[in-house]
Amino acid sequence: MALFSIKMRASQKEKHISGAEKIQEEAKVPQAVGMLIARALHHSVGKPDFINVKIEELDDSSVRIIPALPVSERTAGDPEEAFRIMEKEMKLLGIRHPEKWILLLRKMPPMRGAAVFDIRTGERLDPRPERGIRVTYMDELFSCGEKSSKKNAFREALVLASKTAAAKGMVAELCISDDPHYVTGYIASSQNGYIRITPLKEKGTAGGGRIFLFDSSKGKFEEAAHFLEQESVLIENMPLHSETKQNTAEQAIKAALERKKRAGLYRKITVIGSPQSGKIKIGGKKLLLFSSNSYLDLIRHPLIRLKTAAAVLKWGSGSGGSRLTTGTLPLHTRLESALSRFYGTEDALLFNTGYTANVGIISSIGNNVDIIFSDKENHASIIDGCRLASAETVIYRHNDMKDLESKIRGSRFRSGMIVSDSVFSMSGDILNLPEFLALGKKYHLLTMIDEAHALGVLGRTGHGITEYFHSEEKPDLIMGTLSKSVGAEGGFVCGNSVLIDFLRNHARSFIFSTSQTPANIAASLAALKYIENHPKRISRLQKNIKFFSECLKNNGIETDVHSAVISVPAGNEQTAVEISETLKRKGFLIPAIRFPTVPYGKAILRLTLMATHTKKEIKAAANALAEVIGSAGKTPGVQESADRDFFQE
Ligand code: WAQ
Ligand code: MG
Repeated sequence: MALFSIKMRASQKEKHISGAEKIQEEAKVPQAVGMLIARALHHSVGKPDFINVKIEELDDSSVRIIPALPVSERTAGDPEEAFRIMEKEMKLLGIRHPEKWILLLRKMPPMRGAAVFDIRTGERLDPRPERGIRVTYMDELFSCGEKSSKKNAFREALVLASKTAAAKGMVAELCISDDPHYVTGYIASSQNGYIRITPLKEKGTAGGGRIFLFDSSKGKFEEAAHFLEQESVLIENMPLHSETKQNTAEQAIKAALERKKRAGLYRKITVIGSPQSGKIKIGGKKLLLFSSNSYLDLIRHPLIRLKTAAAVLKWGSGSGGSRLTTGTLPLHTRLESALSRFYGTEDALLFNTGYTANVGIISSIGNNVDIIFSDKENHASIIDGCRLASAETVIYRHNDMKDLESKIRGSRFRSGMIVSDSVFSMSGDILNLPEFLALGKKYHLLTMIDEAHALGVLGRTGHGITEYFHSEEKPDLIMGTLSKSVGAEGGFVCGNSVLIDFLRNHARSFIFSTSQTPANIAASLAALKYIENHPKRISRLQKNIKFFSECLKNNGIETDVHSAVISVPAGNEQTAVEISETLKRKGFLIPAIRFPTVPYGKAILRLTLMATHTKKEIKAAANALAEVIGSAGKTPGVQESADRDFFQE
């Protein structure tokens, strides 16, 4: 599923009538083209005798999603008063002699683009003054929910202004419409948002224009111009169609929810009415579960349950404190020893969840090194850890060690780390560990992997990615979870004693959380022991993975299978939800995974296997999947249904 840029220009006797553009996923291109043509044909300026539509496929990995600037409004009695408001706003941005710039704006000759000035020298920067810089390749994210093909000057201006404000070095944009009847203009900046000012001219007067004020000491003009004219952006968090601003918190929150619904991305919680296993019940209906992270199906295991119950009887319901105060029981240290033995490291540290482990580890290390290199498809918890760190984060192409090396070479740093999932949570891809480790060594970077979906899955005895690659070398930090194969809850990290000691003293999510409950620790200990003693369970899972892969191939479904996580492309958001719902009616729970978990327009079905799935069940799932996907593909333009949700009961 690709994204396309669609641009329309309409003219009459070579005189420009209207122009507009959209960015849409493939399936919605016809609809968008129709809307743009309708717009050209019904323009108040006149009937066009020439309409040009240009459709280009975009490299969707390069499409940036940028939030809309916050909007506020000012109203004046007349244009003179309105320009004084604009002047004041410019002063707030530290712009000197605002009246000079306003004079320039009011005298702009007709141009297709905007004039760019260096705010310090007053020099005109755009190379073709008769044309200016034309901001393009932009749209609202999810704009195709629009009902009307009419131009909405405000929304289009907000998209343009939000993109423009994101250009490095941009200080402010000033704008007056060249539509004689449109008297609202604005000043926009990343600092103070989009400020609409009415009226910036008398109704019926010609003239209008755009000026970009640029600070060459803060950014390179050529780079900003390239971004504005060539790079694609989608603007998220646009105001709803019915309103322009959200002044109160309540309005803003309601609007955010409403936007989710309209975009078909609203999520609901499903209650599963039976213990997690390959067979579950939802609202009395029996389903086969092909999307659990409990890969070894240990959650219901009698022995593990008994040990858990015994721990609760002995130690009670909770731990009563954080690990560094009163919350450490012998259970905690025993589990840490068991984990460091499991991975063959000097020490280990527990966290409450995998999420808080990544956030705590990466932020604390990232506050002490200069740079973090992170895979494009790393889990959200890794991303959030990077966000909290003071180090610069550099994202490299998914599992692309060449790109990683060139990004390492292109960066300046003294110290840094590389972090990657072992098994990627959505695609199921496996990290190229040998090259990853080699790069860490070559450039003296700390290496960290996330074993969430690898522990109990990869390697002959389930010891994860290092066993899978028969690697002599180990990453410096091996982070993992107790919630997937282990079947309990929690995160952990294994490493040498210095690193673990550092984390024990710096990782805030460790320091400031009440430690895990006795039940959780006992379950984890019992499950880990079970995994160590029952390699057969792991080979059963691996056989199931192989068998499922064959079944998919036999059914003509093309997807690479590497791990217990199998990603099947399912088209756009709505199609994916439809497929998932149909599968549910047929008795299989396989949820659709949508933006923002996966890229916009590239929804997937995320299937997972368990050691206890039977061949019959696996075959049935593959057949059902092939049947449903096959028929979804044959229904062109699956009807859009914004509020539908895949987990509705
Ligand atoms: N990139 C750069 N400059 C542009 C572009 C573009 N894509 N399109 C137009 N301009 C310049 C050009 O010099 C025009 O003369 C000038 O901007 C004004 O263009 O909150 O409709 O298309 O309600 O008339 C403001 C909405 C609407 C305010 C602005 O601009 C609000 C508008 P117009
Ligand atoms: Mg115009």
